[in-house]
Amino acid sequence: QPNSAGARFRRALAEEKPLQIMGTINAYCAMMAEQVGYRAIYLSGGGVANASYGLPDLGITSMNDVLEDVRRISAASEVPLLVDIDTGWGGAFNIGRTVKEMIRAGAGAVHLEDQVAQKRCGHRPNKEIVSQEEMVDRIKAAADARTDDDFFIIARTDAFQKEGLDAAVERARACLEAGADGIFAEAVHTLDDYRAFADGIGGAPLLANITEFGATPLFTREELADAGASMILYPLSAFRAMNQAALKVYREIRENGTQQEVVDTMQTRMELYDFLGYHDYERKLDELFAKGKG
Ligand code: PYR
Repeated sequence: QPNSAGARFRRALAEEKPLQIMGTINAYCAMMAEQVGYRAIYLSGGGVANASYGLPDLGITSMNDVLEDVRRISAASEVPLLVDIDTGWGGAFNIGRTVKEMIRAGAGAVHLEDQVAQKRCGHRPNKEIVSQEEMVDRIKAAADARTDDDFFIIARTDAFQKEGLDAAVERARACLEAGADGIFAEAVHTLDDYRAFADGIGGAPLLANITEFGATPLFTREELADAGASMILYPLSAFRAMNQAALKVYREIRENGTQQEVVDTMQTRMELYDFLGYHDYERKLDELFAKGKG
């Protein structure tokens, strides 16, 4: 399918090096990211849990919880969406169903990880991972379930923390052999680690997760390009900033009884309308219903 979300994701990956993949917590954020020029956007599993359900990133939300947000975001933007599907929510057929449903909901890519179902945030201690054999089976199930050949499947490995670099790279290679299109090396610490991963997987696309307040320093696009990364993920950067901004407004109005001190921090009504294309909708209404009624 030449213009499927998967095909668009692959095109973006071929054309932008490294590809910046920007976290968009909801449909409106996706529209802003698109208009700023991002070629790929992201729905974080932690983000769905936190923002849509008020829950921590501990494997509590389900496939359907995530799908709801995927549908909303992919309907609002043409930019291909990478979706965090955690551990795939079950065994082989569950994972297969997850892949099919993600494609149906409009995703262009997913990442599937090797943590146990009782997962933790990738940047927290005491993660447990499944065996390499079990992870390879997860990837086989995902790749086999593709209903669009261009749909892009990224194997995420959390093995670095517990098993070290060599074992993690070995796992990554096995995942590629099993049908993964790219590798997400979670919570590695140095540019040398990324370089070793990139070399170890022989030029397959490598994703670097540059999440704030985590285990990985905030390396720049140029540094990561030099280290061989071909995708850079910013899962929750805007979400964290939005939260801080919202909290400031909540406190200010509660304490001082007016928004006068914070109104300058707000996006204006006109800016909102511009991103939404509000005036085009109004014109359409006029065109459809106002003519000749003057
Ligand atoms: C998350 O943001 O939830 C990731 O897994 C990167």
